[in-house]
Amino acid sequence: MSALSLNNSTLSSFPTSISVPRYNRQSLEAGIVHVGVGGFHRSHQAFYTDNYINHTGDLGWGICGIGLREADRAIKQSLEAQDYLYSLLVKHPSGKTEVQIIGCLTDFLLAPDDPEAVINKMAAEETQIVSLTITEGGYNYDPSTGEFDFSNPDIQHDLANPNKPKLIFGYLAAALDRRRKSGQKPFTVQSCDNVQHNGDVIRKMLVTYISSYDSELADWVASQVSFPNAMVDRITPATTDKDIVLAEQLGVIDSWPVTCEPFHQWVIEDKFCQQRPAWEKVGAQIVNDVTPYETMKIRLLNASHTVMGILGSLRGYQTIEQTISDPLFATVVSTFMDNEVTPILDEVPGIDLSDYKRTLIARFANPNIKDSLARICSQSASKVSTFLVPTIVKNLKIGGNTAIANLVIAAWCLYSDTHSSQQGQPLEVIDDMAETLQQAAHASRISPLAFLEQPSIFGSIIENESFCNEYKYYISKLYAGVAIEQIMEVVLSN
Ligand code: CS2
Repeated sequence: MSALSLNNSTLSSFPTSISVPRYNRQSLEAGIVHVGVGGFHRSHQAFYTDNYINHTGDLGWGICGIGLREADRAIKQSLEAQDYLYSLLVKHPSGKTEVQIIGCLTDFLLAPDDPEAVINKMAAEETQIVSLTITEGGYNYDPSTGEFDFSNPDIQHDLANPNKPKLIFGYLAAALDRRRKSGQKPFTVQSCDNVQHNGDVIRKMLVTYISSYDSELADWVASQVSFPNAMVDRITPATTDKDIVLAEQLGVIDSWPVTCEPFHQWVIEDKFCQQRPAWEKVGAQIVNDVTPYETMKIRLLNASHTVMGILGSLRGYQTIEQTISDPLFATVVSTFMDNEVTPILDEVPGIDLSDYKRTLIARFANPNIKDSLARICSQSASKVSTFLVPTIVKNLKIGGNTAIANLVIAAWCLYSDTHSSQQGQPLEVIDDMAETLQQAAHASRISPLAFLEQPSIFGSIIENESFCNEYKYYISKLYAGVAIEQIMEVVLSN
């Protein structure tokens, strides 16, 4: 059978090998407004929600997508042309790919086109949750102080233009203000980003933002809105042209399918000021305190990704799977997890850390997932400060081991300076801070600690003498052209 285009009229014609929504999409109501409809939202929260609606028939939990940036226009156009349907390609290590057509997206609003429509949608009575995947950098805090960054020009713009904001804080503030003034209940703000205590962070940032101009609204938000913390997990590589071809071979003509691994986990604190879907019916874990789960996940999974991303890029590898298949890199990752992260983790209820780490290595090695190092290294400035620096800081406090993390930062300096592998292949560096990073990195040719002199990323680790001495050693070797593998061998032998 030839492939079918994806839209409402073809849904009933797909073969049974492809799962399709079993509910009446026309009757869906969007109880959720989601900001940041990237691959991860579509493989995770939307997947759970679609499963939930299939399982319960509860039609109140459609999702209206929001894009805050002009760059989101492409995804809006793709979804619009497909009646907001898309296919999720779940890639198993065996080589098998399952296809699930996800139907719970009901609409997509591009904020720069019509900010008012976005504010209205969030303020609408049926909106019970505004959820977010705005990336680690979207929270607008200075990692060295944890405080809201008012110096961001977009924040200044939003304070001056409350009805035409650019960033999330302005939208949430305007919509919550309308709800308060019209006597409605607020919505829950649910973060789905890889930020530790993501709910606490968005709460603090939003309340600080609003406090700067309206203390009454700030008090109302602080006391009435809930911001559950959550741990989110599913490896979701960026979609490539090959995935579009694969979807077609499997029967679906989709201009933007999403690929992901079979594994998925979502641990959520049950703090919702309005209703929520019973996601626990389809595998989410509802807990009182998510802290140990999120710390474990960010410090083991995300930080190991960063370790492989930076070291692997310098070595000239392209994907995580390729990097972890090299026994030297696999040993470095395991050693990092065992020696530098495990000792600083608290007990995680119901989880055996050795099993968890074994599963992580197997997930990284899934040969059917081609997760590019370019994706992993994108926005490294916010990833390093979120995933790696807190581990270093904690270890420096307790006299723990920091050798591999230290080498990764030195390697990131060379990476940021040359934008190429050690063999001279150019690297695609996607980072809002790329220029600043390159300047700081370049200065290390003369002053070896220059890269560490960026407190917004590294806090005050530059004040630790033994860390700096080791770091200078790695910088001298790397800038002398010593191969990263050779330095990794030295680190492992110590
Ligand atoms: C990755 C994450 O971008 C990254 O740095 O570590 O996107 C990772 O794949 C997800 O958090 C997995 O849940």
